Amino acid sequence: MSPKVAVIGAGNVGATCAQRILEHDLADVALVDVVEGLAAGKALDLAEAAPLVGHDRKITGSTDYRVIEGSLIVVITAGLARKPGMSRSDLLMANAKILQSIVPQVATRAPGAILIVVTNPLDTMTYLAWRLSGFPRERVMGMAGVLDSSRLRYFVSEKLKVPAGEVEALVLGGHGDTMVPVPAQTTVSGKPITQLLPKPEVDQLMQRAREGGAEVVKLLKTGSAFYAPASAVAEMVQAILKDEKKVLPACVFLSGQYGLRDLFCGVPARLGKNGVEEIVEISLTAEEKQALAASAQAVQADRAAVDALL
Ligand code: TXD
Repeated sequence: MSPKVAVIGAGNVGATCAQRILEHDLADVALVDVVEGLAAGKALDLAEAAPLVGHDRKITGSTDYRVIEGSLIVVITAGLARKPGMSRSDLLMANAKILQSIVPQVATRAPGAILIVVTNPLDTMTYLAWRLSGFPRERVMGMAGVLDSSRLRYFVSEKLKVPAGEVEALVLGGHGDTMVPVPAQTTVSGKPITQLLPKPEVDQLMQRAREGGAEVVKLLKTGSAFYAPASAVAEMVQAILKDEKKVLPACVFLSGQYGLRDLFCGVPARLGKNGVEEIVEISLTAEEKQALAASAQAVQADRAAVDALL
C-alpha cells in the first residue's frame, strides 16, 4: 500500500511540496487548507497531471482533517509568509495562533505521524508544534537547514562554476539572521572552500546564504521562496519514508548536544522511519560554537511569548 503524507496549508510551499512528493513518487498526499476549495482545487489540478508525469499516487484536498488519517508524515506549512522588510519573528503570534488551531486536529487524526514543521519563525513553531501535539521529540522536527545549506551550495557552485551536485555545505542554528553556515563543512568535491577562495570571498558567500530568504522576498515582493523550500521538505520526507538514515541538518530537540539543552535548533540529524534517530555532533571551531550558542539564544527569545499561549 502506498504510504500517505499530509500537507497542511495549500499555499505556495504546501502545494509545491505536494507536487514534489507526487513527482518523486514518494507517497499519496492529503492536502488541507482553511480556505474553502483551495486544497481541493490544487489537489484536483495535481491529480490531473498524473498521466503526464507518469505516477500512480493519489492526492486529495479538503478543509476537513479526516483526509489526513493514516498519514505517516504531516508537513505543516500553514501560516503567513514574510513580506519585504518583515523579519521571521514578525510572524510569531499570528502563526502561533494558526498552529494552535491545526496541531490538536493533526494529533487527533494522525496520532502516530512524524511532524515536519515549515511555518516561520521556524524554530519556535517547531517547539510549539511539539508542545501542542504531545508527540515524542523524535517525531517532531523543523525544515530549515536543508534549505539554507542548499542555498549555500548553489551560491558556491555559481561562484566557482562547478556543478551544484559537487558542492556540500552545512548550515546550523536557528532559521534566522543568526544562522551559522560552517565554512569547514562547505566543500567542492571534498575540498573545503576555505582552501579554494580567499577569506573575504568565503565570508561573502556565507553572508549571502544567511540572507538567502530575504533576497528572494525582496524580488518577489508578495511572498517568500517556495520552490527550494518544497524540495528541501521532499528530501526530508524521502529520508524518513525510505528509512534512509541520512544525516541532514534539521531543527530538532536538543538535550545537551552542542552544549544546548531543552530547545529546538538546527543541527545535523539522522533521519529514518522513526523520525530523528540520532543527533550527530560534528567538531566546530570555538567561533562556530559561540555563533551556534548565540543563535540558540536568539531562538529562545521568542519562547516566552508562545509559552504564554500554552
Ligand atoms: O525554511 C523554511 N522553514 C521556510 C518557511 C521556507 C519558506 C516559507 N516558510 C514559511 O512557510 C513562511 O514564512 C510561512 O510561514 C509558511 C508558508 O509559506 P507559503 O509561501 O506557503 O505561504 P502561503 O502561500 O501564504 O500559504 C500559506 C497557506 C495559505 O493557503 C493559507 O490559506 C493557509 O496557509 N492557512 C491555513 N491552512 C490551514 N489551517 C489554517 N488555520 C490556516 N491558516 C492559513
